[in-house]
Amino acid sequence: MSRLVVVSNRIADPRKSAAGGLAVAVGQALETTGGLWFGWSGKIREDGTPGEGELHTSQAGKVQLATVDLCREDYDSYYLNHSNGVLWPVFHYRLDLADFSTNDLSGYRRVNKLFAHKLKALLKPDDIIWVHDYHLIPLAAELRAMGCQQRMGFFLHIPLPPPLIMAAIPQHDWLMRSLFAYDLVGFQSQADVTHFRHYAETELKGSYGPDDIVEASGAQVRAKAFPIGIDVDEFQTLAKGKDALEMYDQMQKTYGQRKLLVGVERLDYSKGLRHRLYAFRQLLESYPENRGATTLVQIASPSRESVEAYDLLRQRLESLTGSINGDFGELDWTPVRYIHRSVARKRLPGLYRSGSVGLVTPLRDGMNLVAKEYVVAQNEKDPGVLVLSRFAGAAEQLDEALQVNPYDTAQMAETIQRALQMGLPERLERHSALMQRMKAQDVHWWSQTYLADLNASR
Ligand code: ADQ
Repeated sequence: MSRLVVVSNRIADPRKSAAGGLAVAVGQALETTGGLWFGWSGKIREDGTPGEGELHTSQAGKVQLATVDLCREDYDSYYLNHSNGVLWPVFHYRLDLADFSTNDLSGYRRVNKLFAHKLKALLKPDDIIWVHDYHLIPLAAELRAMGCQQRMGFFLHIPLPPPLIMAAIPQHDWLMRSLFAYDLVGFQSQADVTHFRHYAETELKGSYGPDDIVEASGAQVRAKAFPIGIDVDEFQTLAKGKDALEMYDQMQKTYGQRKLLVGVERLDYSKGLRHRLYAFRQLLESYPENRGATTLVQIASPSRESVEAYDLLRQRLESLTGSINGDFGELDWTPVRYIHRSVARKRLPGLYRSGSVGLVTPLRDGMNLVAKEYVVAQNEKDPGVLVLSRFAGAAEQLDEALQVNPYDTAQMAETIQRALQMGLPERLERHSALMQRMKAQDVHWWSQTYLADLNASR
């Protein structure tokens, strides 16, 4: 049987729990099959040379881990400036937040070449290689240029925007053409696949046909949606664990009879946190019965703090939270509890379960695993209601959530009110339909379907 080789920017010991959608999902896929996980070590060498880095290998159960250090210049240009300063905002439709001034494409290319060079030395002829996410789009093209013939697949965890937005990225055509070096390109949603096909048609003068084949400049690739899921069994087991139960009890004690709205994410501008706070303020204004009776608990863990846009967002959120609490708060009621920290994974289900409403309202999101975790953590006899942005990839699958447009503050406030008021029969019906889909398309289904397709892709 072929060995599975996974490549992603950050890697983690699959036996330990990790925060971050990609690490959790990929770790679970690799733990099942065994194989090699290759990526950046997380170490920055201040005195290193651009395009060079030491390789480290270790064994974690069935999985071999291989990592490369980056020098400061490579880290800044590849990771901070190009991946997170240009690709992340543009792929999330935020041209206003992209910083094109650094022009660090050469650093991005250099690190992809470095990874390809180091990885090639570890490869066996019949390996199957699965590359993840926007940091590593050109990796297969670099490997092919070095003569690698293995089967290679790519999965994009974030959304793919329409062609005219992509076109803002310097040398976007080079970037998108490099996807054709893979045998299979996977996206989170059908909308992303459509954007890829349109890009090939309009920008590369290509075409698409049967069997998910997209063609451009004489090259072909298969492009399909594989919506990522969570490990439902694992999360249900966590929900029954001591830590989750403790967390739930603690929330009950602290908030008494008040209804809770719960939001959990990395502090990122794609997650729509400001818009959520606007809607909560509107809820308190339009439906005053919620004053003193409803609390928003918002956990936003620190993320990419050395990227300027994230620092600004943090300041704005703190000031918005302060103004809502100042305008509406009482001596015995704080409307918004905003916590700028992460919560241990074992405790998370208890937090989700304490929320009568789960607020997952990104402005744009590849999938959004928090939405799925919230549903799975609920008490199936008395479940909470998921309020979900129509701009999360998960919206294509999760029809039974209450879907909102996060830009429409009044509509979001009205929908939150509807969720707070929803009777048990409707909550049960929606929850059971969501659970069925979640179980059928969990993380194991995701990786198995993807890998079976990749195996069949030549
Ligand atoms: P993320 O942007 O990281 O992932 P998401 O899919 O919600 O977003 O995954 C976040 C994961 O981290 C979840 O498992 C969640 O429990 C955990 N997490 C988030 N905030 C936390 C906090 N404050 N404390 C503790 N744990 C926290 C990217 C894409 C998504 C895509 C995933 C997987 O942006 O669209 O769904 O990859 O493909």
